[in-house]
Amino acid sequence: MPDLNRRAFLQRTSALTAGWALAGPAADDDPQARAEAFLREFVAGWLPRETAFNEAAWAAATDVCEDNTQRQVQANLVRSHFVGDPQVIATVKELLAHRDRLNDLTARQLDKIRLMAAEAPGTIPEVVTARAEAEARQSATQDGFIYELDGNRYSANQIDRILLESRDLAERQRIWTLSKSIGGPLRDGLLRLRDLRNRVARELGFDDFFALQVADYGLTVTQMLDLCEGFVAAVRPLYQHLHTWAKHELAARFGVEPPAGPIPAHWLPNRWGQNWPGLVSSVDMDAPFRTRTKEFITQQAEAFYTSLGFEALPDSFWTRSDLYPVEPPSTRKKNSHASAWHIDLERDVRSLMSIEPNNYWFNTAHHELGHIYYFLAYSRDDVPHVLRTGANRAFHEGVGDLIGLAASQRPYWKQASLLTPEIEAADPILLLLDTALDGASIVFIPFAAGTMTRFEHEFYTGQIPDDALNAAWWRLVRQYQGITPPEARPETLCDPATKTHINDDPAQYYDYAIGTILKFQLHDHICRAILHQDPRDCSYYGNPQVGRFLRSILALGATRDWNSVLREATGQGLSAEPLVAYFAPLKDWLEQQNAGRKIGWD
Ligand code: X8Z
Ligand code: ZN
Repeated sequence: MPDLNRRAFLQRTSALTAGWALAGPAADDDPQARAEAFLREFVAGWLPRETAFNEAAWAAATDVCEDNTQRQVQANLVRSHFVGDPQVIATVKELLAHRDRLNDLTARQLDKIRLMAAEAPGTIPEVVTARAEAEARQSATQDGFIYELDGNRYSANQIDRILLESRDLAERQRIWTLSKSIGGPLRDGLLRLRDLRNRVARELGFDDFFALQVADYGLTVTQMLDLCEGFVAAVRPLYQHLHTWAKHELAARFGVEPPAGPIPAHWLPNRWGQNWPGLVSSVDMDAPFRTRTKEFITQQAEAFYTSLGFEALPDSFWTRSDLYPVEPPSTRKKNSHASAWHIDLERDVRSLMSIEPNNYWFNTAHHELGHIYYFLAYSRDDVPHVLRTGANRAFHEGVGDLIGLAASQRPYWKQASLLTPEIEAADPILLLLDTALDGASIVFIPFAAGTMTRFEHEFYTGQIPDDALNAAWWRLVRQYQGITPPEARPETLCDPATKTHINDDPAQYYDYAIGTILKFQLHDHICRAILHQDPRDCSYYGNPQVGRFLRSILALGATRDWNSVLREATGQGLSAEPLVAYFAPLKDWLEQQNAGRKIGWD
């Protein structure tokens, strides 16, 4: 059966790729000239298929229904059959064997195409097809899920709001438990996807799917895990102090005794405890947004970028994006997690969000526009389409976060009339505390570099039995984050699958950890070398030099090695030092607050 499938597939792909003019090496072989010819032909075939797939995936994520799921599968297969064509794989392999006779830009493109092909190798068509179907099915199950309790429906925004604000532990636990109800229905699909993703990755010689995703950084899996462990170790002393402080703060808030060990998960203001906003009671970061409209959020974020000299967003961004929660009477279901899309690898850029006027969405809008401005910056003739992506994936995550960090500084809030008298009068150490707890900074690292990265590594390398997903997840949550579930988590549920990236952005969450490290490195450099301002009290707003600096990085896309880009931009390799230094003043303060308390959770 597989052989029959394979033959049918080869016939289909040769029809699709009819016209490949891929001569093998001749006596007067010039690999560079052959590679250029191949790349021209590849891009001509791939780009329209990639665009059609992105359109179909966008439709499926913004309007979940069976038709859109099927169209997404079909578009994915058309694209997959092209990029994973056995002839593409063989040609790229043969050309890369002459790497020393190829120029860097050419070799980089071939490397990228090899990784694209590795996601859908045409040599195992039945697995590629099964994967495309399973991926689309999992996304549809996730995006179409309805949280329902006692006959009431809750949006993700509503769940998050209750976890942020409720002081009633019984209600918190009910809502936390509700937030985990999406995991069970995703469990079997995730296990099936693990196997399909691994089979795909192994076809081109990667150890497993995790290794395939890491390969984009030019690192081995061991190097990536060591890097992440290094980040966790760098923030651990501060994290343990924050953990202890938060546990006591929350216990006082809920009128109960602090537990000796880990923090119960339903105490925390985030479904995964990945950040802890709203704990500093004298600093209400949502206050400035209560009087603002939802439209204000993206407009103000755009204003930050244009003040740095970036262009206004294309009109099509505003007409094609899907920025707000679905309002009744519409019953349309859409993905509730924020994302940014580069549909045609030119100027069709869109964002999917569910914006409400609050600090979370203010920050998230800056994050998403970072992706959008990155897309626009490298969509230029000098950057080949295949390299229209970040210097690495973490750069893509770090840029918008950097602007989010800049947009959370008090001098900017003053300029933007966001400063409430309360925040203006706040002790700077409390603002720093809030930054350490919220967004992507200290509290985030153990989740991103620890729990998520370790779980996915163990999951794809087969170290977790199928009937022990929750056990493995909570072992890691406890080890890295010091958090424990408030109730038993049976294996019929699947708490890791409640995190969207586990389903639809698999084995890549370390991108956010590295992005966080990069964010503080770039911020430190901008403040010291360009603005000559205190990194904790600065404003980039209206500074074209900062804009030029950022554009010089973004406009490169993936045409250069990311290590060199970072070194040339900041004079430093990847380092957690600026992150740790940014929060250094907190240590003394936390030590005083935590005096006499047991630090940590074990
Ligand atoms: O997923 C995101 C972005 C879209 S790329 C909103 N973030 C991570 C998350 O929400 O888990 C941003 C920070 C971490
Ligand atoms: Zn992002």
